[in-house]
Amino acid sequence: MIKKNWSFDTLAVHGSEGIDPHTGAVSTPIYQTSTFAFHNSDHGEALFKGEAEGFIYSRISNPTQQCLEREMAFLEGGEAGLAFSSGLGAISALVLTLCRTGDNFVSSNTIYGGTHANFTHFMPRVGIEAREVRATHLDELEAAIDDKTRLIFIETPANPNLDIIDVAGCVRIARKHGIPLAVDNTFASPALQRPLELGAEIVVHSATKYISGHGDTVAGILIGAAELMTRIRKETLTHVGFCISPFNAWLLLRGLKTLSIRMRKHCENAMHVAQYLSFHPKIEKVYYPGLSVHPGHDIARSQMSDFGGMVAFELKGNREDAKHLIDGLELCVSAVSLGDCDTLVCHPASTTHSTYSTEQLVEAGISENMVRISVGIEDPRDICSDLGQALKRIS
Ligand code: 3LM
Repeated sequence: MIKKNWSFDTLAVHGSEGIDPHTGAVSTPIYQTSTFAFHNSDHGEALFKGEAEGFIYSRISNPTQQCLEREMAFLEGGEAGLAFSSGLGAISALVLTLCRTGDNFVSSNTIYGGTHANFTHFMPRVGIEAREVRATHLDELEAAIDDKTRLIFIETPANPNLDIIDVAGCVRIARKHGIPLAVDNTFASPALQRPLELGAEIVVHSATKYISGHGDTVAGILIGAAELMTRIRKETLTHVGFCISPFNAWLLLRGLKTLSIRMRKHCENAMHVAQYLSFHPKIEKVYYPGLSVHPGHDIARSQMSDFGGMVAFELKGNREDAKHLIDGLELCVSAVSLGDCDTLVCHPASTTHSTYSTEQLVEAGISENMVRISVGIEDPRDICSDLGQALKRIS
C-alpha cells in the first residue's frame, strides 16, 4: 500500500510494490523468466488483443521490470514509466515513436556525446532531423521550431559542462507550440529535480548512473503520461526489442533504496571539490552550478533542491595537460560514466564527447582543456588531496 503523503526519502525505500503478494518476499523478486503461461488459449488471445491484464513475454513486460517502472514513475511524479536496456535505447525509442521520416526535433546542443551522435549521425539515416541549439538562449530554441517539429529535448544539468537550462522557460515555449518537452534528468536524478512537476511531458534517464549508483549495470528509463508510455511500449520497445533484463531491473530497484542518501553525499562532496578547485592556482575555471559565479546558479536554485555530484574544470594548460593530469590520479578512477560510488574522471573532448567536431565542441562550450569529475562518496579530503597531487605534477 503506497501512502501518497510519504516524503521522497520514504518513497525511494518503500515506493515499489516491495512485499511480493504471492510469497511475502520483502526484496522484489527477480522474475527470471522469458515467458508466462496463459490460463487457456482464449486468455492468450485476449492478452495479445490488450483485452486482459497480464504478462506474455519478457521483451514486452515482466513483473520485476514493471515494479521498477512504477517506482520510477512515483519518484518522478509521473503516471507511468518504461524501462530499457540503456539510456540511449530509451532516447531512441522516444524519438522514433514521436517522429516520422521528414519530421524534426529540437535539442539542446550540449548533451552527452552518444546522444549527440544518435541525433546527428543515426537519426538522419531514417530521415529525422535533429536541430541542436544553445538552449540556454530560449530565443534560439524557439526560432528552431517549425510545423514539422515533434519534440523538444533538453539535458539539464548538461553533460559535460553543467550548463543549466530553464525548464519552466522551455515548458512555456513547448506549450505555445503544442510540442512535448523531454528532459534528460540523468545528472540530477529525481532526488534533486523533477521536471514533470515543472511542466515537462517526459523525463529521460540513463539509469546506468545515479539510479543504479554502483556502476554495475547499463539501463534507461522514460517517465510520462500512461498513454504515451503505452504507445512507446507497443509501437517501438516491443518491435525494436531494447528491453531491460529482469536482473538489471532488480539492480536498479536496489539502487533506488539508497538514492536519497547517496545524492546527499554526492552533492556535499561535489561542493567541497568545486570550492577546493576554485582556489587552485593551476585551474582556469570551475563549472559547478552550486557556485554563485556559475551563470545558471539562480535557475539551478529555483528548479533543483541541490546541485548534484558532477563538477567540470578547465586547467591553465592545453588538451595534453588535461590528459596528463588524469594519468597522475591515484584514487580517482580514469573512466567514463558517472553516478558511481567511486570518483570517476574523464577528458570529455577525447572520450565522451569525441563524437563532436572541433567547431561543435566550441559551440557547445566544451573546451579541449576541460576535465569532468563524477564526484563519488569517498571522504572529500581524499578526493581533493588526490587531485592536488596530480595537479602538482603538471608544469
Ligand atoms: C558518460 N553518459 O560518461 P547509456 N544521457 C546522459 C548520459 O550521460 C548518458 C546517456 C544519456 C556517459 C556514458 S560514455 C561511453 C559513457 C546525460 C551516458 C546514455 O545508454 O545508459 O549509456 O546512457 O557521460
